[in-house]
Amino acid sequence: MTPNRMRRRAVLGLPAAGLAGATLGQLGPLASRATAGAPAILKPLPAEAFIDYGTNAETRWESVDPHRYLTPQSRLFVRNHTRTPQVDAASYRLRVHGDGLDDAAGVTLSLADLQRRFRTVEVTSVHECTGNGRSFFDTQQGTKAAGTAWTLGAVGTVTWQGVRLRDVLRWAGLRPDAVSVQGVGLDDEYVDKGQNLGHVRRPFPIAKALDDALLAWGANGEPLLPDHGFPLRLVLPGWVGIASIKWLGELEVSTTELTSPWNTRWYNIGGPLGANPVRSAWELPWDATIPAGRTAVLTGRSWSGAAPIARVEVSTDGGTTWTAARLRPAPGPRAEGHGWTRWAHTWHAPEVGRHELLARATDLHGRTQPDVAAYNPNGYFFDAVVRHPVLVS
Ligand SMILES: Nc1nc2c(c(=O)[nH]1)N[C@H]1C(S)=C(S)[C@@H](COP(=O)(O)O)O[C@H]1N2
Ligand SMILES: [Mo]
Repeated sequence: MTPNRMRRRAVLGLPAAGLAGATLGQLGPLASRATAGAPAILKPLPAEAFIDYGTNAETRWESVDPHRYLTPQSRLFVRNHTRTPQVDAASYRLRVHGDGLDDAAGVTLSLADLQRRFRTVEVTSVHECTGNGRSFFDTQQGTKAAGTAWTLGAVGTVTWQGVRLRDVLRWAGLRPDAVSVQGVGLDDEYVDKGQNLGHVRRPFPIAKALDDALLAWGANGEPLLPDHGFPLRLVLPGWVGIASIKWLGELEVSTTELTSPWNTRWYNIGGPLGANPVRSAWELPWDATIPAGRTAVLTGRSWSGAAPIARVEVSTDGGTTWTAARLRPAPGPRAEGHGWTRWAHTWHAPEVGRHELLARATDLHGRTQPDVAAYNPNGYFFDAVVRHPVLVS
């Protein structure tokens, strides 16, 4: 029996005999398998808000509302390895198993079990793809990297509703010698250059599981949209987006280090990637036109996967002179841990012509944005100060 068939049986909670003669495809939690030609992303992707890459979609920074701290799900970037599955919440089950539990066979939980049995928490965190900014390896540094050519819009900030992973793991009988936890998605198996690598999955250290990892069913007070992991996803605040497995079908808890292609072949630069670096973006279109002869109030945001933002410096003359941007306080203590920071800069009497706007943030751990990002073939962690072109006319 393939792991896939085993998993389907487990989520259904049916004994092996219950499947005899049944068609698996009609029974699983995937209410409707994607048919050929079905879109990879199900939510609308209005052109003014998104750059559509097919299986991925990037938020346009000029569409971000400066008055709104959180990113609505309808405006949040999407990164799918295959396509968004439609999972039936009523028959959905999360299976937690592995030799890191007292009983390796583990437990099976419905969404209602999770919601009733454990304390609900809310956590605000930046949600960002590891490859955010990748296109600038090419356009700003002249060293093109493989992968989706994101500009800076593979990021958002969300208040998640869910339960602490640690509460669920302890309830499930977590052993003290467990070291690794791996989430497995219910989306289609991922085929890379003809090789089937199985379901999207990525292990992470038990320390993160016991710290702030979440099992989330809500975003900004609403159920997750199908594209963002309905009915349940992992959220590892501050960490690379791939760590937050969507459509979570399975959690394996292990007393030995787990690996998957998503922490060895990808999302790895001399070691599996964890916390995201520091980045900044202006809430402007690329090549924005700014009216001459007026004072312009420019806004943007900065964020870090490791700590809150301490300061942001901006330059409107291509990096010759720098001034401190005005930071706006986060809207309440909830956002202070892993949320982003909004800022503004007043540009007095900009001169007619082409200019480059730069923003450089530093977080409370002293991590700052370099002038040049370290090249790596998959184009992860572009954290250099981006040179944003504008025309004053
Ligand atoms: N099951 C599953 N989980 C996944 C992915 C995926 O393709 N399948 N993509 C990952 C990546 S690379 C990122 S950046 C985030 C994107 O989450 P979003 O689409 O909700 O913004 O989900 C992660 N979790
Ligand atoms: Mo990602």
